[in-house]
Amino acid sequence: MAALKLKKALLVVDVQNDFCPKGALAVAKGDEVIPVLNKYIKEFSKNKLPVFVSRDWHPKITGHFKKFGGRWPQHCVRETKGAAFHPKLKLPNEAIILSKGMDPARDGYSAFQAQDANCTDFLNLLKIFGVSEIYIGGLATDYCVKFSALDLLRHGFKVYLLTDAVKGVNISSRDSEDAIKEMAACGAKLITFVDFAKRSVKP
Ligand code: VGL
Repeated sequence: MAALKLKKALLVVDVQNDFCPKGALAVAKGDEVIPVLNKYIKEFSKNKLPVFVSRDWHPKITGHFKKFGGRWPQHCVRETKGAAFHPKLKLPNEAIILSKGMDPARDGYSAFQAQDANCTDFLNLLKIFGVSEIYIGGLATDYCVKFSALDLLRHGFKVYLLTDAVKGVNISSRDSEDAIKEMAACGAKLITFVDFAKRSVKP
């Protein structure tokens, strides 16, 4: 298949009910990322640029959960309401849904462990779409956003971290701050929607 001439893409990480207030693994103010992400989604969509949307999609029994030796309460069990995207997230029809965390032996924090509905993994999708720059936001700063961003940087992608569209779990109060520093130290550029609006997103 000929690669499309698209260079930029958006990755919206895990904006699911369980990571939002009242969810099973609620990130404080997690839902506040939604209106900002909706603005980014609209821009990418308008410019016909790919919008990737990841989700935790766990089996009921997985070593990721406390009950089975992991560190987290049960959350985002596939096909449940907790695993559904937050209803206020405005996803375009052409959004590419990436599921991860299906392997009970792996935490599956990174989008590099995710696949689309045809079981094509994220890295291959990025190659197919000809993407070289990724704008990333969502939940949670200190886990899935961080691991996805670091994997992208490791593979040579240019990464823009949307600092006004991320929130962290913060098991320790500075975790998100440290995660942002680590992503920046590895080469991620930190931007807000104001910076984004100033640059052209057209391919
Ligand atoms: C996540 C903690 C546990 C995330 C997933 O989406 O960042 N965090 N599982």
